[in-house]
Amino acid sequence: MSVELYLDLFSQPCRSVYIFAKKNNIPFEFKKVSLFHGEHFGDDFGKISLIRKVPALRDGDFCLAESVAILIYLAEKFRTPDSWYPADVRQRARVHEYLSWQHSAMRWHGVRIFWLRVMIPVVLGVEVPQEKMDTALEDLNASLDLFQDKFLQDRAFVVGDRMSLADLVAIVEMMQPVAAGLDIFEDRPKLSAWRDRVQAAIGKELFDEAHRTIMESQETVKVMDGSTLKRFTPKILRMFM
Ligand SMILES: N[C@@H](CCC(=O)N[C@@H](CS)C(=O)NCC(=O)O)C(=O)O
Repeated sequence: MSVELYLDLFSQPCRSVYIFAKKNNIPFEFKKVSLFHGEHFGDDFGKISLIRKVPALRDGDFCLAESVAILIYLAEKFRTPDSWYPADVRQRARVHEYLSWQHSAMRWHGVRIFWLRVMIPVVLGVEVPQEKMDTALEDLNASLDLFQDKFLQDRAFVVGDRMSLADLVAIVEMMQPVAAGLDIFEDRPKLSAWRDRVQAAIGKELFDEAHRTIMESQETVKVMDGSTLKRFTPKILRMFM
């Protein structure tokens, strides 16, 4: 029985898991969990992950949540090429360093822009005060600066000349504000050259396929039935505003 991956490609961590599995020819069954229909709150998904977030994995009687844990599990179980998750202890530590940092920095700052620019005004119909938007943008820019100055420096990729899990997790998060109409790569030549290398390493076809849902999201949300999401308006506003 192949691995089951519970995914919604609206979600950045789902895209990293999806791209990683596809790129490495890992056999898996795609189990769609629609976040906007609240499927992650259903009984079936509760048996896979009590955290009730995607991505999640089931491999026989073994269930796993958290994208980073899933990526590492797949890398180790399927012995993917060393560059993704290097055996060298210092290179691996660099990958861990980025994966640890990004949760509360790049990921949070990127996703916040998406919610403030797209989901909250369009789907929930709540106006976002300009100062909230300005602060979110400042935070995102600070994370992007840190990514360039600390994690990338003058290297081609985070860990040198080969793409690793760190680059994969970084690019999917950076695409979230891009999908919200904010081109973070404009005026950042070093970052856009890195983005081009990452896209080439993944393969443009797979990259675009994985990002299609999110890149179309500004159109999708206009006709979306937001009733499920609206039930969570207070929680969403508490999180992002
Ligand atoms: N730290 C988790 C984050 C997962 C996560 O936040 N997933 C979001 C989609 S991007 C989700 O499932 N949200 C549903 C909810 O919060 O109700 C990971 O890296 O897997």
